[in-house]
This record gives sequence, structure tokens and C-alpha cells, in this order.
Amino acid sequence: ISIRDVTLHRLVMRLKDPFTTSFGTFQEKEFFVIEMEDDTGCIGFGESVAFSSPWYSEETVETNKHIIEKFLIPLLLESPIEHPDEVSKRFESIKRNNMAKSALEGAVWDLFAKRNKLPLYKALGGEKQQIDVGISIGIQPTAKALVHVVEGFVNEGYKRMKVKIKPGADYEMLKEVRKHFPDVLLMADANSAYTLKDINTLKKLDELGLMMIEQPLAHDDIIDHAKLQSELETPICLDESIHSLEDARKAVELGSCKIINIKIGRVGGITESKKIHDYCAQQEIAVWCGGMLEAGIGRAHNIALTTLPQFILPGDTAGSSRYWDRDIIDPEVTVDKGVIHVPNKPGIGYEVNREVLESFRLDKTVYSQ
Ligand code: OSB
Ligand code: MG
Repeated sequence: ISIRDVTLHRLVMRLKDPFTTSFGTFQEKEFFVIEMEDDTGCIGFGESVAFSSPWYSEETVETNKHIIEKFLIPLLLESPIEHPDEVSKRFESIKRNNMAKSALEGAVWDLFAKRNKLPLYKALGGEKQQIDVGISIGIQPTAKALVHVVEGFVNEGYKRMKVKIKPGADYEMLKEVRKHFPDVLLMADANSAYTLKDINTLKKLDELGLMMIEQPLAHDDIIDHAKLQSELETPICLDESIHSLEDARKAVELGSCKIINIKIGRVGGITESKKIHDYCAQQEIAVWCGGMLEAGIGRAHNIALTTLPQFILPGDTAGSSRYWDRDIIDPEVTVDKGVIHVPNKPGIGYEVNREVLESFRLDKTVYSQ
């Protein structure tokens, strides 16, 4: 693959409803659509997932732009590549900045799949024709409001309810949800809002039969999580702490978690995601695909990845309409009785709607060889 040019479309889209986590509230999502054209005129798309503020991780929209244009694009345009697995090696000299790397790598994967006339999921070795989906629910003002929101998503057919928690909005709220929905698959995501000092609160959650608790402790910790896991019945799932296969191996060896949330952006791309997936399959650690409030292109990449066999648990990749009035792809991602039917068209399997993309676009920059 000889890449002729890379276009960065900077977009801003407004979420239908604000989304509140323990670290802040999201309403607008600013990100890049990466459009990559090769010397045969074939086009691949990627999407950056970093947020505007460094709340979830240290990367932001602005740092992504800096790293992509100053360092990553020059490395990518240096010489042709045979296979998308080479992209992460090409970027090895650049430390971290995984979301910036992943945005470009995603476009190379789409381009590669399209050139080979394969749907992306088949290019990755995935087999599932449909994937189970859950939903991530932001922190609500009251338990009553939360129960109401959960009810709506249960009725829509979502297979697993993930509720964001923080100190003061945890046990009592989840207890109400459990009371109204005794059998629903329920889990909590703390986004690092607790420390080991909160162990009594966290232990109380064991009463509620949660599938897992996601990232209860610090974003960069695997030591205290191991201590906590040894005291908890509820499985711990790590999100923020896992940036690579090596991080996953260390966390599993230490007993810091029993489940891993794989986010393509957080680990630097699909190639690294596959490595973590394969390692977890070998270790019998269940994985699922996390979300970053993506628009359609990022969502399509998540869907393709989720077709790999160790993605045993429902992921956070919900339908387009859960987030947006109008997504940038056609057709939009739809959820039917809690499943997404995986598209069989070449590449990401959805068409980018140029008119819609331009309606959300702030600016555009082209980088050529
Ligand atoms: O921790 O998984 C997370 C959203 C923003 C930042 C972090 C997280 C989330 C979600 C929503 O849980 C996932 C989604 O619906 O895309
Ligand atoms: Mg999370």
C-alpha cells in the first residue's frame, strides 16, 4: 500500500443528551475523521477518539493533531507498507499517544480491507455475523431517574446495563436498579473514582450480583487493583490501566482483574487490540469492546473487532441513535433486539456520508507525499 495523501477532517458533533462520568460531563464531541488515499485511488477511513479535555487519559484532540501531523504522517508516508500490522511498528519510535496512532492505523486497516475486497471483520479474522450490545449509562441525578433510564434501554433490548458510579452515587442507586430489574445483566464503571480507603463501599457492591466493576481505582494502577480484587467477589474489569499487551499480561499475572475492556484507541490500534484479544483467549480472560462516544467510523471499527471470538461479553458499542441525531455514515448503526448485524460490504462496511460529514466539519487539512 502506497499512501498518496492523508486528509484530516476536524468535526464537532453534539450528543443528544449530556453524558456524565465521575470525572466530568460530555456534551460536544470534537474529533478527526482521517481519510487516506492510496496510489490506486482506494480510500480508507479512521476516526480519532481523544476528547477535548485530558480527563479520561492525557491525550486530547489538540495533542492528537500535533502528533499526527508532525510525527505520524511523515513516518507513514516514508515508504509503502505491505500489511496494516506494520503500522504500529512504524510508529514505535513515538512514545504512547496511542489514540493518535490508532486513528491513522484504523484508516490503513479500512484501506487494506477495501483493496482486498474483504469486509474489515474478515480481514481481522472475525467470524461472528452479529454481536451482542450493551449500553453505558451516565450518572443520573436521582435513583428514580436512573431506574427510568435503565427501563428505557431494557425495553429497547440492550443486553447489558453499565451504570457510571462515583462516591455518593453508587450503592444506593444500583440497589434500586437491582430491585426493579432482578435479572438484568448489570455492571458499574467508576472511571477511577475510588481508592483502597473506600474498600467497604466497594465490598457492599458484592451484594448486587454485578457482572463486574470497571476501573474502580486509579487510572495508572494495577497494584491496588490486585489487592482489591483479592477482597471482592465481583470481578474487576480494567479499562484506563491497560494500554498494551504488556499491560494486560502484567495485570493478569498480578490478579488485578478478571476481565479486560479493549478500546482500540487506548491501546494504539486494531493490531494491538488483536494481540490483547489473543492473549486473553489463551488465559481464559473474557474481553469486551469499550466505547469512546464514537461517531460512525469509530463505531464501525469497534463492530469489526468485536466479531473476534474472545469478545464474549456484550460491549458498549450501541446504535448511532443513542448518541446522535444524525451519524456520519449510511446506513447508521442500528440495534435489533440487542444485537448489531455485522455488515458484509468491503472495509468498514458503512459509507461515509460526505454531506453530513461536511455539515459537522470545522476545518480540513491535506497532507501529501
Ligand atoms: O470509561 O468506558 C468509559 C465514555 C467516555 C469516556 C469513558 C468511558 C465512556 C463510556 C461510554 O462508558 C461508552 C460509549 O457508549 O461509547
Ligand atoms: Mg470505562
